[in-house]
Amino acid sequence: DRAPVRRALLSVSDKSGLAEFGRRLAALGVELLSTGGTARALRDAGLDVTDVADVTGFPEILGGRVKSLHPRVHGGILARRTSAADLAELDEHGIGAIDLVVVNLYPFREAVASAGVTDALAAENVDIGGPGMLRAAAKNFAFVGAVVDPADYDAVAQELEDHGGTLGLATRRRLAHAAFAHTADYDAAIAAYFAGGAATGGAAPDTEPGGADHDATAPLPDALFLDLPRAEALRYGENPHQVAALYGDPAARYEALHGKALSYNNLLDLTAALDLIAEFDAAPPTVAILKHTNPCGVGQAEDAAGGLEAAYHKAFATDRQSPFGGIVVVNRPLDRATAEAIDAVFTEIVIAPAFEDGVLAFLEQKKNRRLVRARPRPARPTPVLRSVAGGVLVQTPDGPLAPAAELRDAWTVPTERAPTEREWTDLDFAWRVCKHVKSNAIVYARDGATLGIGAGQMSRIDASEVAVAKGAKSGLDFAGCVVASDAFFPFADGLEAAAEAGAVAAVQPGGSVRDDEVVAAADARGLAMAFTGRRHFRH
Ligand code: 93A
Repeated sequence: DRAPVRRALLSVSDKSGLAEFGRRLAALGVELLSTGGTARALRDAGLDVTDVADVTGFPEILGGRVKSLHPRVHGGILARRTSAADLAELDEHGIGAIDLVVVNLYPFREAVASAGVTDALAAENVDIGGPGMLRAAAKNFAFVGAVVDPADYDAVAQELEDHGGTLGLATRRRLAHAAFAHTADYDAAIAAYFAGGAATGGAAPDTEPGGADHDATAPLPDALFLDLPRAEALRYGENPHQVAALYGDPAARYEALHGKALSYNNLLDLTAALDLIAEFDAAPPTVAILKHTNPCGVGQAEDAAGGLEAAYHKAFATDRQSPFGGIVVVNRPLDRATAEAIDAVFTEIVIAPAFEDGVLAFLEQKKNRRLVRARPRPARPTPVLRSVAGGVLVQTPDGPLAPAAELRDAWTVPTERAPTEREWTDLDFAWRVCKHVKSNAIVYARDGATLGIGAGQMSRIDASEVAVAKGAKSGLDFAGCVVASDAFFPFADGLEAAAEAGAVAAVQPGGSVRDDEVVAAADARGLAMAFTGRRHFRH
């Protein structure tokens, strides 16, 4: 399984270690082919180099945009050395085999990180030929070595020196993996740049904690022993080039009944859905529609006698666009009428504590749609883990809120006007939803329905504007609604904007140094406000 290296093509932007590696290859009798700048660097080091232009019989053109993109290069890399037909074709066209490809790419990340980057500069730094050669060599790893990382030069040279100028299969496969991982990462960086453009701005963060005393957390262990069993290998991670698996005991929380296997992102969304609906265990029939772990809309029947179907329509009315491809979660056994309403919109996952007779069979008609039975929430939920630089953060979960009556006792009212009964109900509903929206979060609601949800903004004002804009897009009237904010309003402007939008009552943690100004602004507009004394960031 050893493959001889007789001819190598070197084309690198990062020229570190190049001369030394070239020297060791040359000493082994390896012929060196190279593109413009790389050839110059090798010659400067006193080495004999063949220009790729001489191999292709074609000069580099378009200012270097086309230098290695040629059948004499790619044929030489891709030919199967054990195929008589491939070798005959190489012969016929006078193509020499290339056994080692040493390429690193135009520095795209560095280019787009530089100040004043333009789309033109970014595009010019998209390497076309380099990834082509690397991928060709990695594809043909059965015979060819692909070296993308200067850190590998020494080990590759050493192996060639120790094994009569040959590379082993295991090495070639390892190099192929490194090459594919690198080009995938490179393309991801390009896609990310073109998805978003240049740097985004941000507003001053809320620095004060959300006021009130927090319960002492249960002591966390001194060291972590994560002996969770691997439950399942996933097809991939958050993106297709990421490898992923699920660890733990998922069967304790839910049962996947139908459809394609739950993906990494599905599992994140499913978790967000289970956590959100847990706030409504004791509530009337409630439906939440989620996307990317945020609720698009939440709706609730008027009372316990009401149905899920009405709740679904309320949730859907908040945002008629985003639920496409989303997740629906309900807090009651799913009935046929509601299932039909859900079925009318492309929905990736439907989660219910139970399914009424015939409902599963109806929903199973869509082959890929995932159907999930939620199990009751365990009394001692698992701690929350997140990876950070150099380790893992662990915290107790921000578990479900107490029942409405208890919350109302715990909240304080700093405004002249206290909420009406109806407002208390809406504030409780809005607060429960808001807790499950990415920070900064603003939720407008009325009569058991969200009207606008602003998620994941860098400023609270932006979150409010997003919420209002989304509600307006759905044709919703905000008059007489309530507003919930996951952390305190640092200034009066956020509260004023909410009042402007139509809010008559607000709920927020309180605890800002400017609470007085915020309360005064509420009083000036006749708003009732509740302070919860506890914030619910979700970062
Ligand atoms: O402009 S390219 O996309 N077109 C090509 O045909 C090509 N061939 C190699 N970029 C190309 N390369 C890249 O040039 C390599 O990936 C490497 O990063 C760089 C080396 O250029 P030079 O040898 O002229 O310094």
